[in-house]
Amino acid sequence: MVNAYYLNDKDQTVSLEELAEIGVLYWYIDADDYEEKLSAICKERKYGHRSLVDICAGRTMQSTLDKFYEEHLHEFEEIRFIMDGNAIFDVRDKFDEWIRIELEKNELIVLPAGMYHRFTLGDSGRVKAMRLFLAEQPEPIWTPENRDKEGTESLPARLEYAQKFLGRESY
Ligand code: KMT
Ligand code: NI
Repeated sequence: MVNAYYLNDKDQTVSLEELAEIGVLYWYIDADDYEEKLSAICKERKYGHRSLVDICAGRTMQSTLDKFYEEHLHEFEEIRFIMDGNAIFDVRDKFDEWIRIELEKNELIVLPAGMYHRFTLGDSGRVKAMRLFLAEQPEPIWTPENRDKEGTESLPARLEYAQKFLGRESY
């Protein structure tokens, strides 16, 4: 199923259950016939807007790719459905270690609000992905709050995440 492992020890794989413990959700959906399954998830989790992104090494600006790879969080959950190509999301575990999640076509991931992560392209150098946004958002928001920025650690989304999934007030 999901291909996830510790970045500092590739033999130490991470299961969907372990990912769920830190709030990461995952679905496998046929990207060539997704509407029924995706609609059900959107209804259940109250997703509204959808948009497609095509990110490509060499075509997408390097500054954009660099920004995605800086450790950050968002105030809302990050929902990405891989339609083609592949992608890498690194997320922090409870002990602040990197878990690398390698995603391919047909895989949908939800990173909870307030979780530190970063994104980069996979070995194909290209990804076509659908971004989904909570219906409560008046317009799609995916502002990254970088970890090294003053104040990120005390954002409400971070405090809630730390309390709910890390069992502490903040890291
Ligand atoms: C993010 O915030 O990490 C991203 O939007 C990554 C690129 S979307 C495939
Ligand atoms: Ni992000």
